[in-house]
Amino acid sequence: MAILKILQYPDERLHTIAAPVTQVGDKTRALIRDMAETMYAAPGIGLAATQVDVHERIIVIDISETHDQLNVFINPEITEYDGTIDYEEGCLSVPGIFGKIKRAESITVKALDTEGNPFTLEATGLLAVCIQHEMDHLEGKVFVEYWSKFKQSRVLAKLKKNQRSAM
Ligand code: GNR
Ligand code: NI
Repeated sequence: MAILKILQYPDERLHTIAAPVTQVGDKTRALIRDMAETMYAAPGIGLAATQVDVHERIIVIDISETHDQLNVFINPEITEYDGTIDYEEGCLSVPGIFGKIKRAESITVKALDTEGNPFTLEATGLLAVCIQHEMDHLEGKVFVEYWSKFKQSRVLAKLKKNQRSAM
């Protein structure tokens, strides 16, 4: 197992569109274990492969406080959206920045599990928000990019300032 390096916004590699996984095998399962370890260590409630510079459609999520309810989604697709929720989001690739994003409140998601078997899940609230946040990463989108260019420039300034004080 290994803890992977998480790309930091505004790294251009975060804008890569991830490719579908064509075969779920031991290599994919090893990556998923490393992604889960990286997410738990951060700590975060979700991680997309994009964030560790692997551009394949793989997401791990665990919103439990006990860190024992790992959800893995390979090649996820949202088939239904319902309602709206305005949730305060954060991102491991944009440390120290939090802000509200409008998402669907409930979704139905289809994906493959770690054995390559398809499953369908209905999610609401935080889990639904997190799935949508992670699927954006697979499309090369970071949550702050929903905001105005003006607000994004303030995010960049704050990240630079925080970086300086961390040195
Ligand atoms: O750890 C995370 N917390 C979080 C909080 C609200 C909405 C989304 C998230 S996902 C984030 C981890 C991350 O950056 N995943 O890409
Ligand atoms: Ni994120």
